[in-house]
Order: sequence, then C-alpha cells, then structure tokens
Amino acid sequence: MKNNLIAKTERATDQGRIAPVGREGDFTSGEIATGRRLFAGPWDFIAAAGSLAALPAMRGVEIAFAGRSNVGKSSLINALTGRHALARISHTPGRTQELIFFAGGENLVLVDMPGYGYAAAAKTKIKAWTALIHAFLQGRANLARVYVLVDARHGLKPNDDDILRTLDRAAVNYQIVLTKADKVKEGERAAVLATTSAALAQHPAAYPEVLVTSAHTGAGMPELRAAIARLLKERAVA
Ligand SMILES: Nc1nc2c(ncn2[C@@H]2O[C@H](COP(=O)(O)OP(=O)(O)OP(=O)(O)O)[C@@H](O)[C@H]2O)c(=O)[nH]1
Ligand SMILES: [Mg+2]
Repeated sequence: MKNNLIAKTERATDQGRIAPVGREGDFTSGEIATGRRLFAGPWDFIAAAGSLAALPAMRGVEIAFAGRSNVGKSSLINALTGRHALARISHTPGRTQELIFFAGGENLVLVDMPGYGYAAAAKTKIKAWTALIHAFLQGRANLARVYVLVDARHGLKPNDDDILRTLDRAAVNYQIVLTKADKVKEGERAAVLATTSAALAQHPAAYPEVLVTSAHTGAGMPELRAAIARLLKERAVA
C-alpha cells in the first residue's frame, strides 16, 4: 500500500499512545536515503507566475504545496530542500503572491503557492489569487500530487474544503500535511489528526493518511522526502 506511514500513527493514537511525529513508519531505510539524496542536490528558482498566461512550460513532475495563508508552505519547501531562503517566508500572511516554481534533480519541480484566506488583502487580489490557485490545480497535466497544508493547531477550515473539492473534481491526488506540530501539545495534535482524518472520508482524491510535520524541528521531513521519491519512481515506471 502506498504511503501508509501515518496509518500506523493513527493506530497508535487509537490505542491511546501518542505516536511521535516524523516516525519512519513504512519507509525502508533505503527509501529514506533515496529521499534525502533527491533533495540534497541543487535547487533553482525557475519561474514566478501571477496568472495562467505566465505559467512556465510544463516540465518534469510537479508537486504543489497549497494551503491557507501563513500555514507554512514556503517554510516546508525550505525544510524539505534544506535551504533557509529558497522560498520566501514572512511573519505576516500573504508573503507568497505568485506561483513559484523550483527545479531540483530528477525532473522534480516544487510549486510554492499563494495562500488562500488572507483576509487583509484587497478583495480584487484575493479573487485573482483564488481563481489562479483553483485553475492551476485543475488544469496542470504534470501536477503529480498536491500537499494541502493545514495548521496542526486549527485543523481544516471552510476555505480548505473549497480546495479539497476542487482537487476531488479534478481527480488530482492529494495529501493533507499538518504543519507547525512543534506548536501543539501531543493531545491537541492527536485530536486534530483524528478530526482531519475523519473529514477525509468525504474526499475521494485524498490519501486517507495525514502527515504530521514541523519545518522548525524537521519532524516528518525524511518521510515526506521519501514519499516524493517513491512517487517519482512510480511515475518513471508508469
Ligand atoms: N513554530 C513553527 N512556525 C512555523 C513553522 N512553519 C512555518 N512557521 C512560521 O509561520 C509563518 C509563515 O510561514 P510561511 O512559510 O511564510 O507560510 P506560507 O504558508 O508560505 O504563507 P503565505 O505565503 O503568506 O501564504 C512564519 O513566521 C514561519 O516562521 C513550523 O513548523 N513551526
Ligand atoms: Mg509562502
């Protein structure tokens, strides 16, 4: 079974034991090492697109990181690639205002997306960003997976549901990643993990398992790298 790392975490939680974040679960040490190598090479900025017309030509396998404003998308990309400032982060929401494309080894392209739900931005901007996000997620043929990031303190919000529905409709496979796990106590994290996992039953294109990560501590990064390496391998064979 693909990528059932967190199924184990959930089982452990069901049994009343709180599993540590970032456990290596179902990945072999070889897969973890392959994931590490995949992300250890050079990463380059290739394009920033504020509209569909500005999108770069499709190349390689794209993996996008979507989520509410300030959830930690850019930070996760930096943590995955081991760079401090590949993607720009900020203490104020609304930092990433375009789709930003980064190319790494083995044809892998990471896409940092603008956040949705940023209430302080001008209405016209919010509308344009939201339209761009939805259009990109529905219409990009080489988009292999979307990681939808959700704050481990807050769980899914109504505007996350809009994105999940778009992905379901477009049949783009996606997985929920809880972020900022370092900011919540184990009990809270388990509760959010349980409600988030339960909500996914309504979403056919979602992986049933939820990943738990922290860009600050690095928890979950080896597994996320291994999962992406596994996806690339599957694509290469297909
Ligand atoms: N404690 C903690 N803070 C985090 C973590 N990840 C991100 N942050 C903080 O959250 C804030 C927002 O992070 P970004 O990575 O810019 O979030 P984003 O989702 O890219 O935001 P937008 O581009 O505005 O949509 C920054 O202050 C980060 O330092 C984490 O794992 N733990
Ligand atoms: Mg950002």
